[in-house]
Amino acid sequence: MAKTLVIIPTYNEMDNLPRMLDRLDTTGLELDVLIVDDGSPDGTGQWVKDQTAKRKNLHLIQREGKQGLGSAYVRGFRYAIENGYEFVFEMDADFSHDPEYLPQFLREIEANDLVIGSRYINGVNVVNWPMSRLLLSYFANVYARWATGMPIQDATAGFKCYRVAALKTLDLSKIRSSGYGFQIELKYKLWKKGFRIKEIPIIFRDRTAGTSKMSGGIIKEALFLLIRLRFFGGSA
Ligand SMILES: Nc1nc2c(ncn2[C@@H]2O[C@H](COP(=O)(O)OP(=O)(O)OP(=O)(O)O)[C@@H](O)[C@H]2O)c(=O)[nH]1
Ligand SMILES: [Mg+2]
Repeated sequence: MAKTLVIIPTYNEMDNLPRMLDRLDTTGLELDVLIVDDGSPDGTGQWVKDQTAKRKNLHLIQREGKQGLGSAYVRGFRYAIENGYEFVFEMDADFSHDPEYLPQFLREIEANDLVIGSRYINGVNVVNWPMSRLLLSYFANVYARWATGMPIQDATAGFKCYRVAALKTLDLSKIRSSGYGFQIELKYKLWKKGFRIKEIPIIFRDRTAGTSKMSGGIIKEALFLLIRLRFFGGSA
């Protein structure tokens, strides 16, 4: 099987991550897992550190203080490039992204450069989000499609599989956004370069354990990013 890395950024995920790693063990896939932890006060990083002694496929990058999802992924991408991985996944620790879909992603990535787990093809497949959050996400996507012209139904999706060769062509040091903006920015840059992008339908479930890191700052950042992409072509 191609060398594949699942990157999971974590901030206070002790209620989810132990179960998530067990779940990943049951997929029967040969996957390496990289946790990028930002000094979680609940001890997630220390727990992973202890686990690496037992789990050969588990890797850990510990950073000091919460630095945002985007920069955690960029750190993970660099790790994937340096260590010769062919495919890399972005996945949340909180079970919103169901590992059940991993085999499907891996089938589709064979003929693509980016596979996106989409909540918005074949209707709206989000379970347990309050209506306000669903509307925010849905209209953020309508706006993102309009602003960028990308034919992608779920531009803010965070469950994705990349071909590392495609990621390598990006200047990762230029990626600045950290929240939903990060998700849009990467799709946009790969789409602009003409890479093959495929969306597959997934059911997205709201987290049932741990705490949310959603904030007004993340939303504002995404709004300004889209203005930048639309009027300055993403080179800024
Ligand atoms: N390393 C790192 N991980 C983060 C940071 N912010 C969020 N995460 C992790 O990124 C993943 C997605 O974050 P979530 O908090 O689930 O964000 P969300 O899905 O938009 O919102 P909720 O599910 O409502 O919390 C989770 O695994 C988080 O633990 C961060 O600043 N640094
Ligand atoms: Mg979540």
